[in-house]
Amino acid sequence: MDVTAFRIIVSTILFYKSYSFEVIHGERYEGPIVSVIQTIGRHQCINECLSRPALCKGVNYKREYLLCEIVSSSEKINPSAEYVRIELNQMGVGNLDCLSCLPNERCLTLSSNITYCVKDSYPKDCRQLSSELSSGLYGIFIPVLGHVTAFCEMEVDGGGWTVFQRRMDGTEDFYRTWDEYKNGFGNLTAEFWFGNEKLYHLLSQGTYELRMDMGDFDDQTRFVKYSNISLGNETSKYQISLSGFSGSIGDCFTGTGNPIDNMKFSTLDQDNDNKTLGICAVSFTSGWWHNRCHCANPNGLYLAGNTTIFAKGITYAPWRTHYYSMKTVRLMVRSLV
Ligand SMILES: [Ca+2]
Repeated sequence: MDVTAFRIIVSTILFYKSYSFEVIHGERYEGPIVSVIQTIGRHQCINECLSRPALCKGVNYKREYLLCEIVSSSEKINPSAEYVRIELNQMGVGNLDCLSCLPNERCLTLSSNITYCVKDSYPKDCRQLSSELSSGLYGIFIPVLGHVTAFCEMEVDGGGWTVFQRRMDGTEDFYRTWDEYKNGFGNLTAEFWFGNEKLYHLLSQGTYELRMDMGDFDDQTRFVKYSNISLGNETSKYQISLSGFSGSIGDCFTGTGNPIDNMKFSTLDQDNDNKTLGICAVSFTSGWWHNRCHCANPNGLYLAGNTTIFAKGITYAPWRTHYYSMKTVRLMVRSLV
């Protein structure tokens, strides 16, 4: 047998049997989940993974719903009783031709073994995910930026929320520069700022509403909602427009007393606020849509409860005044259908 023939045999073996897999019950990859396919069997779920060699690192499968989740990272694993996690040990990939497919494409193999890269469908935001899915990391596809990982809140207030900020334990530093707020920072499953550029392109896709949830150290919660939020681009300094207040506590963002409506974003190194003398972002240690400073400071210092320091903490004046720094805050948006 000459060398050429040998190679053909090997690649044929690779073509058909190039992977093995292991099924682990009661566990689920944290993700990001880049594709969700419903009403398919477990074996087909594995095939769906193999057809996305540029993205797929493993799958979660929920038997009860015949639900298949394709994940692009297998690094983090969480316990989850309803799921099995399928670890794919790929020796190469299913079909070597599929390697030329882009991350937003999937590879179709015809019975003649000819392959095609076809555009995969991605959600434009968390609202487009199935309501049966649980909260977590998902791949969404937004204009200009393309494939982006987002944390989707799928339970609260009907679900479908794309979360763009979270505070919960003070592990992340929020006293950051313009570029850091522009590009985002932190850990999407813990504390983070999604990034102004991502938020701008996300909101450019349609009409969106805003919800902010807050919690204190006495296990009380409050929320505010605005039926319309939009953002300008970086040239406009990510100027925000908000309207349509509702909620379980007073309006901080469109009411009187330093509302954020129509404000530009400010950071420690970019003073776009309405205060002529002084820099609000520095005085109150936060990147935010500062006016003549603020009524609420979600990106302030994590001062954990009562404090003698005025308005530098994670404050919401109408609720617990500027001398109380909240335990949790979450800001999120959802498209209106
Ligand atoms: Ca100023």
